[in-house]
Amino acid sequence: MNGFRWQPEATDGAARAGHLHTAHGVVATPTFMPVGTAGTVKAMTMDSVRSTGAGIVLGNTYHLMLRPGAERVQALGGLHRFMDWPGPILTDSGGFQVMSLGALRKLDSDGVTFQSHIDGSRHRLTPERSTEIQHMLDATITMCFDECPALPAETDAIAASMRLSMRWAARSREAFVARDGYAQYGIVQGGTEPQLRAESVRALTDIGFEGYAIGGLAVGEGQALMFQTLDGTVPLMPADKPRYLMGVGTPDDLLGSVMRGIDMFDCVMPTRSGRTARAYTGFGTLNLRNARHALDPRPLEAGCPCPACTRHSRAYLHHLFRADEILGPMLLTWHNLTYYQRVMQGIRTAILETRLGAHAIELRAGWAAGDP
Ligand code: PRF
Ligand code: ZN
Repeated sequence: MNGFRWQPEATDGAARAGHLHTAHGVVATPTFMPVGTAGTVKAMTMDSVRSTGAGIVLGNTYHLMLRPGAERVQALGGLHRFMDWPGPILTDSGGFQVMSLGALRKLDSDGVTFQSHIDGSRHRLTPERSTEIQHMLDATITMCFDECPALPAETDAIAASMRLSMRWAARSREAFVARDGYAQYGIVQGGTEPQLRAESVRALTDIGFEGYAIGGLAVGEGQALMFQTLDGTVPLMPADKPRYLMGVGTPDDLLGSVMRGIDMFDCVMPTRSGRTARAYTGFGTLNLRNARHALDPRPLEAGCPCPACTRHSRAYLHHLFRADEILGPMLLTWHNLTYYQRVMQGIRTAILETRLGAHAIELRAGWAAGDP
């Protein structure tokens, strides 16, 4: 049973390049996972997602259990078949999504009871039920059920929350049914407190997982404190297992985190921003609703292989957003995901050629330079 493994290939400082071998295919790391919350990467077909260079996508326990329901997805052959993504799928466990419901949820030591944001119906998630649902979805990578406290918070509250998440991690592991090429990741919590992060890593490595995620960051603490927390946490994590930073981030966040030893990321930024006219490019971000694009015949980003850039002008993209045409979000999501994958590919190549430092300077200079 070693169908799931992370194979290292090169390091450059703390950064690592390698391949993740899974039951559903091989993914080059560091990798960015497009978010496919409800069984779809919004505004994209699966062929278009694949064409951006993505190798693995993320799905959400919370959304899929409410609609269409895990039983139905299972009856229809699992999430890969249901959404026509034969490649690897990582599912988040639902804890983080339930927490963002605020008043609609009630936490106890056994799990969380919550009301659906769709129809108000009552549901319950526990480590056992979350793990079972992720099995029914046929997730390649299952995440532990955890609690992510909002920051800032009192140290005592962060410690209690982290320890609860560690008890839930042990129960998630108990409920996990091992299959060849499948994996379960533990999630390190502990806010920005180095001691709590260290305690969390010890608790998870004592249980033993196929991979380790860092949760509880990018929740308002800012990039400097996030990087500082990574500096204290990543070196404590097993070097031979994949490391996943949850819900991060901007291209600059990805670069800095890879340089601190992270292998996997997911974030709604490229897809959500794409739907609201914000483009990510090698020269920073720009908003295509802005009037200065109205007469601009140039491509959004020269050299980008996506259809928004190879077939259309900035003026056309501007028109689509101003006219509320559905093609605007489609094309810009396609572009943003293509840009994120190109950033990751550039970073991977730089690690393999041991020139990540110079590459980072080049990337940051481009982002700072602004629109040419
Ligand atoms: N836990 C889980 N999912 C997450 C997070 C977490 O802490 C975060 C925090 N950035 C994003 N997604 N289960
Ligand atoms: Zn493009």
